[in-house]
Amino acid sequence: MRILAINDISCTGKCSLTVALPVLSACGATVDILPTALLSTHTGGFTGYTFLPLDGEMEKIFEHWSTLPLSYDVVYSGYLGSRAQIEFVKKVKDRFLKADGKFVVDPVLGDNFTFYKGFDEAFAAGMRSLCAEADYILPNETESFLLTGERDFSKALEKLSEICPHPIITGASAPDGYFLYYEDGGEKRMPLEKVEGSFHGAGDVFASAFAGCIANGLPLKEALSLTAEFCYRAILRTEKEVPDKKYGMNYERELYLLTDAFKGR
Ligand code: PXL
Repeated sequence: MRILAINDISCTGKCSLTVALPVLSACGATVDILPTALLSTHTGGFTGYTFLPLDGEMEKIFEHWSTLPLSYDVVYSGYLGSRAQIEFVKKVKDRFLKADGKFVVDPVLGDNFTFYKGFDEAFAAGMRSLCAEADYILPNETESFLLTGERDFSKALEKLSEICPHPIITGASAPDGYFLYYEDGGEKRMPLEKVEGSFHGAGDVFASAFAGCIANGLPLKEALSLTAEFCYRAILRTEKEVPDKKYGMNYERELYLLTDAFKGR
């Protein structure tokens, strides 16, 4: 089972590829990476970070890979630095995703109802067009609003289902502890213990675990249930162990949940 993770390398702050690699590996996947940018930290809460877009390298990597017999069961994309990168990801997916493979998109746009630095409406429109090519999208509540203009999560989910068969709205601030996903033509709710506070990188931990579950062939509900359990445990640990939440989630000692679930395959 082979997965391509397209995301940035934030050297400190535990998100993007530094999360995707261990989490997907714990799910038993062989993980190839296509880095979109190199940053000293992520952009959520740090100032003075460095940012090197890797567009030129991505093109060259694509050219080289085109000479190799590569194909992926899952292509999973996260933080993208520009509209051009969004278009490029479509090209990569068309070229390297197996015919029966799955395309998982985490439409990284923002949090707390604002865009992350450097993103705007035009970028959100580009991200919407990428979501339209995905099998599964995992916007958080802010991103579901930025993609649809709807603050009501049920309405946002409905609109998202018009562009992608399986939207999943992540984030744990739903009033009575559940998150929403779309299956068999209707809204479904997955119970989720609510933990107060904001946990940077939680979306990346969630999306990576979910992509790993899908790569293992779990049905949507089971994939979400295992992912939610893993994230909940990581959040509880982070709440206790990480004083400054911008440094990301302490998920590492909960990875056994994934290795156990997929052992013996
Ligand atoms: O966790 C999402 C994310 C990924 N990559 C970068 C980010 C963020 C959110 O702040 O800044 C570079």
